[in-house]
Amino acid sequence: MSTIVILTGAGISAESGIETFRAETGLWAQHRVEDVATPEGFAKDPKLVVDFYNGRRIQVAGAEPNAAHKALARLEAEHTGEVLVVTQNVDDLHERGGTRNLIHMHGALNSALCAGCDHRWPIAGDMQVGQQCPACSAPTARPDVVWFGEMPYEMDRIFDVLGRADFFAAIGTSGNVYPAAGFVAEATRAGADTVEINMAPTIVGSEFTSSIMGPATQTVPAWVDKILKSN
Ligand code: BV8
Repeated sequence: MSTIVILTGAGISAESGIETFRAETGLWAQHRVEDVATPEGFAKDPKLVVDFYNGRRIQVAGAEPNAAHKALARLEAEHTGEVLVVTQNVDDLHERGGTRNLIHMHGALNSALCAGCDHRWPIAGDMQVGQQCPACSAPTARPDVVWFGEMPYEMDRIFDVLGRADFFAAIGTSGNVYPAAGFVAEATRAGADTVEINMAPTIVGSEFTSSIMGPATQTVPAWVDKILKSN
């Protein structure tokens, strides 16, 4: 019964029409990271940040999970051992594609967080600056996403599963952001077989046992077939 851990990044949602971060026309080409993905940026201009995430929430609402998301759900359903998807993405395409055992380590667009009392609640439409928290009534709603300098979610659980992984795959992530980019080293220490699935080798590509290049909607279903055949 092998344990499989899969880290996903913006590239797995690219073919669903969701912009990645570091492509020439990507999200970070349109906004300075420090302005929209840091607590300091939110404190300085909360409207800019709230509008940035409102725009992405609308984009995701109009998108559909693609064959790569669905293939990971099939792997979870048919693999005899544990399959954990750890996503850096804040879209809900993994859930809508059928994945259940999932960690949003950088948070989620469809969740709001109270900066005052840590209460979380679902949000589908636009967030307003100074929106009231339904629990403490303070005007302290913020996007429930992990900004640079903030601690990603469920790190203990992630490292626990990485410590007993037999297979680790990184799909559609550039390996620029830590601690996610360090997961391959953790999996390697656990003796896992590691594969990087991307359009091109990344800056951490050399740390993987193997790589599969090509668009995720083609490479991920083929990789899942291979894993399930070896079950
Ligand atoms: C932390 C928010 C520790 C949500 C994001 C100073 C202080 C504190 C920390 C640091 C510091 N200096 C550096 C750090 C660490 C920092 C970091 O790593 N900085 C980098 C830039 C050097 N990390 C952090 O701050 C993290 N927290 O370290 O806390 C700590 C310790 C103690 C106390 C407090 C804290 C927090 C990191 C999270 C930041 N939030 N997003 C949102 O807006 O979405 S990061 C952002 O980048 C997204 O979450 C995104 O998911 C993530 C990674 O990007 P990728 O997903 O990889 O996307 P990218 O566009 O880069 O790449 C896409 C890939 O897909 C490409 O490779 C492309 O080839 C491929 N692709 C494209 N199309 C396809 C495809 N592949 C296949 N098929 C296709 N069709």
